[in-house]
Amino acid sequence: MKRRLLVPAAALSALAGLTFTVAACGGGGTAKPAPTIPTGALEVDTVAGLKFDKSEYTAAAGTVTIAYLNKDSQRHTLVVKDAAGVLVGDKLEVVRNNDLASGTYQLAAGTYTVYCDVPGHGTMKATLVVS
Ligand SMILES: [Cu+2]
Repeated sequence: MKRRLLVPAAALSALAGLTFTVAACGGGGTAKPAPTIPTGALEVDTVAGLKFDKSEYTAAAGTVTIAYLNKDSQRHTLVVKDAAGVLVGDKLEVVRNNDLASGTYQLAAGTYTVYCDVPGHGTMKATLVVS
């Protein structure tokens, strides 16, 4: 009798745990909490109106981590090109509000362009000065 009761009880608590997990990350329409920017990363934010938060960013030459945070509510990408127009490193993509994408780039001193390559987002362009 005791044994037969233990199994459904365990199954029930597993189900309860599952329901809780789904509720915690589902949340239809509920805003995602702001993610934590990695220490030492160069933060680039998207803002409403198809813009980055700054027109110019600066970084020290060497390994540069870019943390791309979507403060807008649509999909954006971040592409890094050097002065010769050559693509550097990986393209980052953020889809929803508060999405964070990070990439690591090996950057020598120079001036780079960062931009979003989503069609129609030509205003999302900034300069990255590495020294
Ligand atoms: Cu964009």
